[in-house]
Amino acid sequence: TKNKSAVLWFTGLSGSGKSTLAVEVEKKLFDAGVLSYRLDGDNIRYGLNKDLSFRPEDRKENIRRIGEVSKLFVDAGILTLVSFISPYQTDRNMVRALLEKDEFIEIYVKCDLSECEKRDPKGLYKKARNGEIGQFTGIHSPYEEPDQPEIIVETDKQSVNESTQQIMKFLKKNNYI
Ligand code: GGZ
Repeated sequence: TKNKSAVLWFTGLSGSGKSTLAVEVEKKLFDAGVLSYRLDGDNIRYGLNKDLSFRPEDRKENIRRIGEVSKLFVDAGILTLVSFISPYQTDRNMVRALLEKDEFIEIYVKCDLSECEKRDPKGLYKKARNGEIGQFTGIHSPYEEPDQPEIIVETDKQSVNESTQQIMKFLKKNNYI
């Protein structure tokens, strides 16, 4: 059975490379003729979830809604790429439980906080350090590492290309594409 739809759930710190990798994988899927769609902060946090903040309860609700939306996309037969920090293991497990066993692929985008902070693409770590932003993940708010992710990419050790290939290999090996 080829072309099983599923959720590729990218989790990791701000600046770890979740969105970058999701975009790269999306390009490869497009080239392979696989129907896919990407959910991220730009189309969710500014729309459906614009009423939510970064308090723990709101992050939980953020992930719950994203999980439900992902399930709809999977039901529509679409390989769905999802990139949110999703810092809590229990919330990620809640999404996993919404889906069939092989429909949830948790990808831990692993990167040292120090490296994320050095990259600081939007200057948010700097703002978090000097108190302009509160509840920032990794600074004043926790990030719980995944217990048993299907895939771990280490973006402070591998190139974007290597990580992308690793994910594509997994999808091929397990007959998603
Ligand atoms: C974490 C924050 C915060 C706080 C704004 N904590 O690197 P970015 O900018 O583009 O991605 C981060 C994004 C995180 O939103 P998520 O919906 O992925 O978070 S969660 O899954 O925890 O609900 C960051 C920006 O929003 N941002 N304030 N306090 N990230």
